[in-house]
Formats: sequence, C-alpha cells, structure tokens
Amino acid sequence: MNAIRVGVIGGGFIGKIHIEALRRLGYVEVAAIVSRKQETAEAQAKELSIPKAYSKYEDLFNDKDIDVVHLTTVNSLHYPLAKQAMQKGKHVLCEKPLAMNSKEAVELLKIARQQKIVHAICHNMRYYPLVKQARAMVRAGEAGEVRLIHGHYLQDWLFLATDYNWRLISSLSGGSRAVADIGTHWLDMVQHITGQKVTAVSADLTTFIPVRKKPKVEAATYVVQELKPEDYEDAKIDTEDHGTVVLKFSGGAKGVLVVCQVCAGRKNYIHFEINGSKKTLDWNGQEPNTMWVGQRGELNGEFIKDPAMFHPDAARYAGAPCGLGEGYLDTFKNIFSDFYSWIREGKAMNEEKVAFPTFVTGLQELLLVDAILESNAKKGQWVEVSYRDGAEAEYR
Ligand code: SOE
Repeated sequence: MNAIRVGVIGGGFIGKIHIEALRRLGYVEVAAIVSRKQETAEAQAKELSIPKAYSKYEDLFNDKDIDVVHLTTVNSLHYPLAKQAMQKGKHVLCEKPLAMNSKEAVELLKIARQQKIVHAICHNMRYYPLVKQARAMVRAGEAGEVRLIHGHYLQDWLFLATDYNWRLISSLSGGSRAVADIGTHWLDMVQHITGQKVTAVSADLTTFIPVRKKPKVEAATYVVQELKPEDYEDAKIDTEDHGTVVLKFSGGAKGVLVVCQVCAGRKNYIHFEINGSKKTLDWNGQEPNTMWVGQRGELNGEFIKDPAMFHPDAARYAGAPCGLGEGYLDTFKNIFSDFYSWIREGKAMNEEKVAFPTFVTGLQELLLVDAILESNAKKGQWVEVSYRDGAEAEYR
C-alpha cells in the first residue's frame, strides 16, 4: 500500500512537531514543506529529509502527489490556504484557530462539505490518555451528574513588556489572544470530556501590558532574545493578556475559566477540575500522567496512567504501558492517528462518526470566542453563544 503523502505549510515550532508526529505513524510520508522563502524551505527540507521544498503555496496545491495539507502558519493564513487546498481536493488538517472569524469558518465548512474532503482542527490537548479516560468515566456516569467545571490555562512566555511575537499582532493572530490561543484548548477539553456545550458566557478580559517593546528583529514563539534598548520600538497591544470567563453549559453545569499569558513561573499550566454528584476529577497538563479522583466517604487517590485500568476507548490512546509517561508530543501522534486512519481506510467524511475534531468544532470554537468578546465589550453581560450555520451539532 502506498504511503499517504503530506505537505506541511509552515516550519516553525509547531510545524516541526507535526512533522515528527506524522513520521511516527509509519504509513504517512512528509513529502513537501512550504515556507515563505525558497531558501528557508530548502534548508528545512534538507535538515528534515523532506523530498520537496516550495515557497509558492499554489505549487503544493497543484502537486498531484500530495494527498493532505497541514496548516501550521500564522492564523491569518489558515482561511485562504485551507480554501485553496480544499478547492484542489486536498484533505486538510488545520492548526487552531480554523480562521480569523466565524464568517470565514462558515465558508470553509461549506467548501469542505461540497468537496467531500476529510477535515480536522488540531485540538491535540484532548488527546492526553488521562483526558480520554476522564471523558470515558464521565460518559459512563462514574462521576455522576456534572455540576461544576472550572480551571485555568496560565503561561508566562509573554510576561515581560519586551516579550514579543506575531501572536500579539491582531491582524495576524485574531481579535482575541489569550482566550483564542490557549483558552480554547481548555474549552475544547472540558466540552469534549463532558459532552456539554458552553451555552452562555460572562467575560472580563484585560490587557495588563497595553504597550510592549517590539524588537526590530522578528522573534519566533517561545524564543527569548537578548537585545539592547535601541533594538526595540513601542507597540500598542489590542488583544487580551487575561480572561476570566464564567460559563453555563448545555447539561446544566456551571463553570469558570481563568486564562492568562503573563503569570510568572506558569509555563503551560492547563488545569481542570470537574465536580460531579459522585466524583471529582482533577488533572493538569504539567503532570499529565496522573489524575486526582476525589470522593466523599472513600479514600481519594491518584489515578496513575495505566491503560489496563482504562475504558477501552481511552486505552487506545495510551502508547505505552502503566506508569510510563506520555506527554504533549504524543497528543499529536494520537490526533493524527485518528485522522489518518480514516483517510487510510478510504472512508467518506462523516462528521458524526470520525473520532477527531473537525471544522465543525473549529467553527463552534470561533462562535464561542465571539460570544466571549461580545460579553467583555458589554462589561461582562451574559451573552448566549449562537451556534448557527453548521455549528448546531453536539460537541464531539
Ligand atoms: C502559544 O501560546 C502556544 O504555542 C499555543 O499556540 C499552543 O496552542 C499551545 O499548545 C502552547 O502554547
């Protein structure tokens, strides 16, 4: 059987992670890489042993050998590139967010359906083995009726006024930053676990550092540069560093999310606690191989990752036996495995049946972010999320 051939657009930190995870599948070939400059594309292709290097997107889309396109570019390119790739019949896996706004996402979903392509949004964080186990436990009723869903996602890579990156530029990144960039991982995770969609939000967003020192030289995400004062210029920031979002869920649960990118010492600290009428489940991404399970009248304990003790539909996401740690990089292998096994089996796209998050999830997420921005603009007034134009489905 021939390998499925993939072209990856964007060779930044996340593009390299995609390439590594793709190669772990075994039946997928990374056949081309695309970068803005031909020399960069060629250097990356050489370094990573990728046969083809392109700097023109059309060359990739016109390449008949390419079956699938991965989009790992700045957010503003997701919409035009996904559109062109799909029009040429390529399956698309897009980094989050799907687009810069819900209007673009509605159009992408329509094209994906017309073209009958297999489409995925890269919500990798839901693919930690214990997150899948939490989902299976909640779905089996083991936690009881879910009452409260709360937690945070905190980072410090934008803590200093001199920290600067394209994610701070709204024309490249979008109208929301902390909520859209990292809050959406948390929102995806808890909706995926509980099956409860967020229906209404009351949000308070803050830009703690409204003017930053922009280095005159471009910096990649997470790269710290040592520069002199004259190497910076002032830049006004129009997206939020922080969001506190109070949430109502479709199944009656209540919740709150705190998201912030300027919390000293917090690196990628994603944490949720789900309080049900029978059990509490408490997990964080910095210690992803244990989950605290609380109950009244019985011992509380750490659930150490052990696929032998998992529900079968969670066990398949554990790549190593009991206690052997799995992490962030493995979540990409897991989501790609779901996506590519569907393509490999040659099945027609079925949004209700695929195991991976699709453009429907991508659209639902953008509508939710819209509601959060609207609530903040209305000083925290409750806003109902309007799931329309293809986003009506249950959260999967
Ligand atoms: C930067 O905040 C970032 O790279 C996010 O864009 C990712 O989605 C998250 O996984 C890690 O942090």
